[in-house]
Amino acid sequence: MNPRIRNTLFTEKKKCIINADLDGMLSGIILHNVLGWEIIGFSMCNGKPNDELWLPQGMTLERAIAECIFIDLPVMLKQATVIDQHFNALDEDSVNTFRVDENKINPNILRGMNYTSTEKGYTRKYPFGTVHLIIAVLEKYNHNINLNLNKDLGGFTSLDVLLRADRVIGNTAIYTPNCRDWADYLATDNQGTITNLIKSIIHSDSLSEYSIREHNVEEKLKILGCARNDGDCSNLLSMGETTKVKEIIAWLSSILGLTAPSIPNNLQTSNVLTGERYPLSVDNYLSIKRILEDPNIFSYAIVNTRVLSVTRIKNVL
Ligand SMILES: [Mn+2]
Repeated sequence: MNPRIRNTLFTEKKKCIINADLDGMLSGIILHNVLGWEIIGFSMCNGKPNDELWLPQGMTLERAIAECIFIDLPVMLKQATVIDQHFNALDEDSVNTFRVDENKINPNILRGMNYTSTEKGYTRKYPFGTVHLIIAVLEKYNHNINLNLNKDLGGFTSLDVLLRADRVIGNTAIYTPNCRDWADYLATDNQGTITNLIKSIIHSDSLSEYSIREHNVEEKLKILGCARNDGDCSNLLSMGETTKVKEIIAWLSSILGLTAPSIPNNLQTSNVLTGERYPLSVDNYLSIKRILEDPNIFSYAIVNTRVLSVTRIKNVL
């Protein structure tokens, strides 16, 4: 992995805005425990009309962009600092544009993966969570991440919860060669215990056992109040149920043997974003690329081989 990423973004005591799902919450918990980061707010960018940003009362979008790092959110604004895995560039030219941005880390950009490439196309995009990327980077640069991954939770363990972020086991079962390739990439020149444990699981023959436990984690997340089995907690934030989100973060932290980061008490729906989805193909991607030049595009991601999700800022910055 690119060594410059450590110096630019993985430094102590930053503020972050996390994706409102399991991957975002686990990323925030680990960054809090290892680097003392503070969780300021949440966002959800799915290319839907209810795409949202939850910030402390009185904090503007401009201030959030200036002060915070967006985690597990494919924010494209030039001035935004981002650690994310969703984003996949449309073509080689876009890869080069994003590669020069020192304020963004994305594994697809690091390896040149892009939608229209024949060699490095959509089927080769990064298949794990942002939390697994963060762990790999921290471990590569000798940060000790003391996670309890053996906690028995009845039908699953704390390791299974970490693996459920963006569905590591489910994706490996379907896209085995790509997942193995990326697990090897994360573990290159990396002595990290967790990174190498994940690599060994992805290369193992016991995926079906892990699949059963992955399903049990999903059931637990729904019992905790998440809207979907990926730990989407945007439903709770929309209803003003910040306390329930705090409880989920406290539970996740405790099962991993970590300290729970605090969450602002005065989180509010910002109502500054709105999403839309576009049909995407190798034939229409150039016209889509022009649409994406709009300076009010907050984020975008390729949802599947034929759909692009776009989130816009409602009022011009
Ligand atoms: Mn993610």
